[in-house]
Amino acid sequence: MPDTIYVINGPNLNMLGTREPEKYGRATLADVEALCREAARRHGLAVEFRQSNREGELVDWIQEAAKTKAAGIILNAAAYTHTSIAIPDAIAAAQVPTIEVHITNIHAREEFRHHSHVSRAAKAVLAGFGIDGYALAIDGLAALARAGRS
Ligand code: CA2
Repeated sequence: MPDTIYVINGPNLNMLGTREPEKYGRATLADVEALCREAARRHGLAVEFRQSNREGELVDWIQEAAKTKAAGIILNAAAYTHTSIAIPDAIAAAQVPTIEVHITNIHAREEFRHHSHVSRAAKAVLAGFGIDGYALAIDGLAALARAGRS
């Protein structure tokens, strides 16, 4: 069975491609899923792709990734990035290499987006590459695993 990576998306990302295209682009979450599946396939990885508007559900899925011994997590926690303590606590407990992804460069946006609680528990952070950041994060996870650094 191929190793699995969890791609977990937080609140409002189900709206991708329908509003604010100047910020988030025109691709939909289904397009992001297709991109992730293609990137993972190139590395022989399977994908569990999820989105929720509820913080607790994101925590449940991080715990599930740990329980099922996932090879990694790609996480765009969206606005919970800036507010949640439960999510980084779950990542720290999971001991699954987690790459934090943001479509936009959060450091070039409003002050309140500059701080990420998730970053303290993440292995690496990617921001500002648009949805390509998801594929880059999958490449990064695979590179870490190859180098035995995950
Ligand atoms: O840049 C990112 O990926 C963010 O995680 C996106 C979050 C934002 O709160 C973070 O600061 C940065 C917002 C996701 C909302 O996505 C929408 C997409 C289209 C229309 C409306 C919302």
